[in-house]
Amino acid sequence: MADQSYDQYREEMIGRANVADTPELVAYYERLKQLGTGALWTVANKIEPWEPISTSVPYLWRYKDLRDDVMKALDLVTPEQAGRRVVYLENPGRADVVAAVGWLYSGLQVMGPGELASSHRHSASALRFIMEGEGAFTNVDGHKMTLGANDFVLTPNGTWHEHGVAEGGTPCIWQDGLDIPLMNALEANFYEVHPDLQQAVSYPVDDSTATWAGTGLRPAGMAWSKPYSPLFKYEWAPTYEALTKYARVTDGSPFDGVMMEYVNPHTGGPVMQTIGASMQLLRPGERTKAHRQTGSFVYQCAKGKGWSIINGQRFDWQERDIFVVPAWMYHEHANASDSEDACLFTFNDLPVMRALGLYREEALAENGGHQPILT
Ligand code: GTQ
Repeated sequence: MADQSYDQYREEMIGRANVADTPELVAYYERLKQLGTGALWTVANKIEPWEPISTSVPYLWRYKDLRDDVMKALDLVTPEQAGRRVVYLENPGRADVVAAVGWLYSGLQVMGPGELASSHRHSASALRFIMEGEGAFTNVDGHKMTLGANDFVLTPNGTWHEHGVAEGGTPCIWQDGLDIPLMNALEANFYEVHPDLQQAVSYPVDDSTATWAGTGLRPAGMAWSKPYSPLFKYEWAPTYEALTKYARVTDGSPFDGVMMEYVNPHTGGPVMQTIGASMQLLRPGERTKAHRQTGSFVYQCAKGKGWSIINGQRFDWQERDIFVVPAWMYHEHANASDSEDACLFTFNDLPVMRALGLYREEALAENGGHQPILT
């Protein structure tokens, strides 16, 4: 291949399986099948593609299309009956594993005033991103937290948790993000119900933020040995303030605008072992360039409106809309407003990619870094 380009080389499939069927081979494959075996060269190009081929499709769920039907679940089932009263988001390419994208699950959970869901724990790591309502709370291993719009909340794997809405609150909807499909793919998913149905509140309410959310400060002498963040709630107001301050002193990323990661304040690493999360701000009129990454991404618009081009398809989004970027698909974002900023929350499986040495990222080289829109 001395004077051949690598693309040409790939096109000619040198070094790849290339065996034509003959009656003798077909009979051979049939015999192998009966032995519980197969000839690798019949599947090699499929199981070892040149690069990741996601079976997920880029997809957008508009909040205004879903809200009424999510609210309707309040009248149809109780939390006791349902365990969790949730409308899940099904990627057309991932219905078999109930994933929103890749190995990530997403759903919209709704609870009414005075309702309480039973306490449980599981191998899946979970998060909530609050969409609307007053009075929601969650209890994670005895740490009760009050929740407001755009707050980001952790329920790390193995922690007992339950959710509810205070008497006198309003119906609350939040996005649940979990790695249930990944846990099932790894065949490592356990689930337990708390013996008391409700666990005790063992610490002062909102102690996790009071202890660990100090900017650049950490509680002196406080030990923490768990493999996830001791800060369970990342509130919207300080998150937005951090982004707007950072925006004053940075150009940001050409692909993501002004982006900050939610981190474990103890380590500076991702919030949980398998799920990472970030918030990005697109300035008025900002349009980013396209890149692609290993890893799957679930976005929720936290503020403003704009659009993203994912694998050549344009998706217009506004507050509370959820959209997904499958692994290794080019994506770029734009703020549709010339006067307001736009914010996108994301959760992803990048900690898994990084831990396994699989993380890769590539900018789109052609066309000034922008994808042609396919119609
Ligand atoms: O609240 O722990 O949407 O276990 C799906 C599975 C939420 C939860 C979901 C769950 C939860």
